[in-house]
Amino acid sequence: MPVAQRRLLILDDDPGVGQTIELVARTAGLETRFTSSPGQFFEWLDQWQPDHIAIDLVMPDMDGVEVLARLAQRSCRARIIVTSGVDGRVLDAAGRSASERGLDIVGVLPKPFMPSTLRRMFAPDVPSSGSPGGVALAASAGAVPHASPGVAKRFLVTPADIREGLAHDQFYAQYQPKISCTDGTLVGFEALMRWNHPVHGLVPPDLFIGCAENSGLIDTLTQKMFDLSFAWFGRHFGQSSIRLSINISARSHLDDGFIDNISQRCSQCGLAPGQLIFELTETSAMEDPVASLDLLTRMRMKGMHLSIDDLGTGFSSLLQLVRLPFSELKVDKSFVITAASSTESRQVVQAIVGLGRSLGIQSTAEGVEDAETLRFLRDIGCNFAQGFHIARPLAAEAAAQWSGGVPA
Ligand code: G
Ligand code: G
Ligand code: MN
Repeated sequence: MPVAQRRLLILDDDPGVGQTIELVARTAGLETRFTSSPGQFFEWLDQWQPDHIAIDLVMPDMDGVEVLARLAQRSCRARIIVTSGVDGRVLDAAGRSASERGLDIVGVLPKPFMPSTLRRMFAPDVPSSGSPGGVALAASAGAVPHASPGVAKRFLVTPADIREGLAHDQFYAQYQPKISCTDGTLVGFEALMRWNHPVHGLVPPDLFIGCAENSGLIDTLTQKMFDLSFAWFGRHFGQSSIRLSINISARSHLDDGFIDNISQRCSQCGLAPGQLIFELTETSAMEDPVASLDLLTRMRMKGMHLSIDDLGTGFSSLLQLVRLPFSELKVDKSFVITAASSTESRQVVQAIVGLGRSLGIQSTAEGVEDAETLRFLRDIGCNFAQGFHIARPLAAEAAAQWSGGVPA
């Protein structure tokens, strides 16, 4: 019976609650383990490999949000139930944040809870793979808000898969146009990595960038992105005022060789270093502030541009924005997507754009999904815009032919 092999690991500071969850889960046919120690929890997570997890959000030693962040860091694929006595909005926010980090949140359970509510979360409509710790490729029954159809959401990527994909040329780039907010003209493209897997279909970057970072393959992927995008860009937009943005992971190994390599590629592909924008989030500046400051400064001296990505998410801090030689900031899409409907979001966007202006840094809003937001951005003096309202990420040929035509 494959169902009997499903394993639930519970982390809760209240043994009473833990026992109740265990009881319900066992009735539903799951094996269970309970602990109130985060240390023990992570030990069992590795050794016992549960495919279900229940976590209390508020505990004395460690908060649940932190545990969720650590689970996301480890690319945990278990189905997660978040429990807590805190109010519904807080619980929802925690669930949302965990989903956005790529965790599979099956549900949030306010305490006290009805056993029937919990039982539904263990509904065996999820075909367990039967292998310990493996629910890869199981259909998602959870309310993961960002699941998009036709996309491999549950492919547990391994380094070997990435190597295989590289060897068989399964990676390619899409390009999302970026326009001027004032007149709607094309100013550049952001290159976004895509993986066309023979079995899992289109694998989104969120499923493989983390694995690449943890396995030392990120630099190889970055070089692959350079191969793909510089040739395309040089051919269509070389020596023009159009720019190409590339995402650089915080875990990248940036050194002098990195800069030389880019300079060389620029001359080979017929593009000027000044046409390149490197988008960084939490930079290695955190680990070695002096070295990275030097390196980023040298990149700027070569004419390359640096952009701080996802500003406002906590991955990118204001401190870095001020201290490092960025020439662009990108307002995180979470604020931009909601700008039309939320006063708070508009205020955040306006504040970030204003901060950029006062520092002499150009701003790009990403996640522009409607005309109203584009008008708002123009009114507050945001320089550039990117988003589904303007264009989705496009295949190479379609991007090269994209001519704008978005009403300013
Ligand atoms: O379309 P979108 O799903 O492409 O991208 C999701 C995330 O993956 C974004 O945060 C984006 O920055 C990141 N990403 C996309 N392509 C690359 C890439 O080539 N390198 C790195 N490091 N991140 C990328
Ligand atoms: O983290 P980064 O800023 O590099 O993320 C770029 C991501 O944003 C890509 O996944 C891209 O597909 C996505 N994206 C671009 N425009 C929009 C948009 O208008 N709405 C949403 N929801 N996502 C967008
Ligand atoms: Mn980006």
